[in-house]
Amino acid sequence: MALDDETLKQFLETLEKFVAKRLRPLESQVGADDAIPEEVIEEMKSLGLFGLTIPEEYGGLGLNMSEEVAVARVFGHTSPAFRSAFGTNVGIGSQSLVIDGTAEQKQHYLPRMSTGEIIGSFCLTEPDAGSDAASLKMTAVKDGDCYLLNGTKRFITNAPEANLFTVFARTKKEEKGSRGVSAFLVDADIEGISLGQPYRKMGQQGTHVCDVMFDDVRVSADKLLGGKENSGFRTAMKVLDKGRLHISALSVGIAERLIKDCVAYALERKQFGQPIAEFQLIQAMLADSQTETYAASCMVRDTARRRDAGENVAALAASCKLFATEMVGRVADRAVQIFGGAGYVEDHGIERLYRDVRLFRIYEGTSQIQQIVIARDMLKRA
Ligand code: COS
Repeated sequence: MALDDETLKQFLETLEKFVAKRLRPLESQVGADDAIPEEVIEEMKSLGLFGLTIPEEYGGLGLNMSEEVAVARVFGHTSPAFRSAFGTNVGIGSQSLVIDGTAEQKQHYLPRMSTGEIIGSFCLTEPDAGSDAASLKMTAVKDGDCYLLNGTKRFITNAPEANLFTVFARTKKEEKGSRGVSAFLVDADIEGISLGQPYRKMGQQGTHVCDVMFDDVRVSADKLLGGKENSGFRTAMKVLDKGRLHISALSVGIAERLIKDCVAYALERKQFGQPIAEFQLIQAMLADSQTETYAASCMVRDTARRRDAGENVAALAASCKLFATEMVGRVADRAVQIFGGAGYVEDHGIERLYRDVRLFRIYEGTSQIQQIVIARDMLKRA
């Protein structure tokens, strides 16, 4: 444990209060403006949120996986756009560096990522390489003591805000699969990088996603992650294992939030002369949501604990993501049903969360990719 039990408890209580009192009242404004107020971002920085998982020696809090999922769950109690503001620094935007970077690379970037001065972003997906990430086409060609990067990355979360891209590109042209892929640390202000227009999305307003184009971008050889060519794909997979667990914890948090809202509404809303909470068909929906949330919560905590103990949890993290993200989709759907018309209109924020959670079954690996990871592991063990 990076934090002792009492410190962790106090930290989580502080975050619960921040989420309840500061963030929840802003949810509909953030949804309408598609932006998180700058002063909220500053408060997040002071709370240390941008450096949650960055080792203490680089100025972060150095949370282990069990602690990280506890924090992610708390941030599930509000619109996921808030978590996303610091989410790439905690997950996919920093962890390649934390896991496989050289000491110099870590020293150069991580202290400023911890404070939120540098926003990190993860550039894996391409127009023709989504689920089949190993088929990526972006090239990195050695040119003296530099690499020339060319290609397009698609749907890159936080790219409009990013100062640092972890870019996955092919260094071995003749190798079509995962073995020819390397990772590079690319400063966002280098010549030759341009951004597409932010996409208009189904949900998670306040989080911005766009394409990133690299046109003869020259990066020095010391920006090759870990100083090693052709090991970038494995780095990406290790980062995603961790990210999948984080998204699972977030899904648990959102399910808890939705259940709380549903119980409060069902107790207050009267039909046929009594609160709808007294009808067994409503109770059945509440009970199903509660049961599934509890199951996902147990899975997430168990897998996080195993990862902290040094186990390879790739298939377990995939199981968590598959179950927890599908689960929160069902919980959100039942929430709309329990609220009825009031869930379909925007007043209670239920329809917004319903749209927000849809992404969890897609990014950091679709549910179908998680099934493949789980089944391959089963077959390998057999
Ligand atoms: N940890 C470490 N290494 C891993 C790994 C993991 N979790 N998963 C795979 N690898 C390694 C394999 O061991 C293999 O190494 P060798 O070449 O040394 O044998 C290499 O990576 C290739 O693995 P694999 O053969 O399984 O690759 P596939 O092309 O079959 O792809 C899937 C595997 C489909 C699982 C992968 O492409 C994937 O996760 N796709 C989804 C991508 C994604 O989540 N995108 C979201 C974008 S980021 S928001």
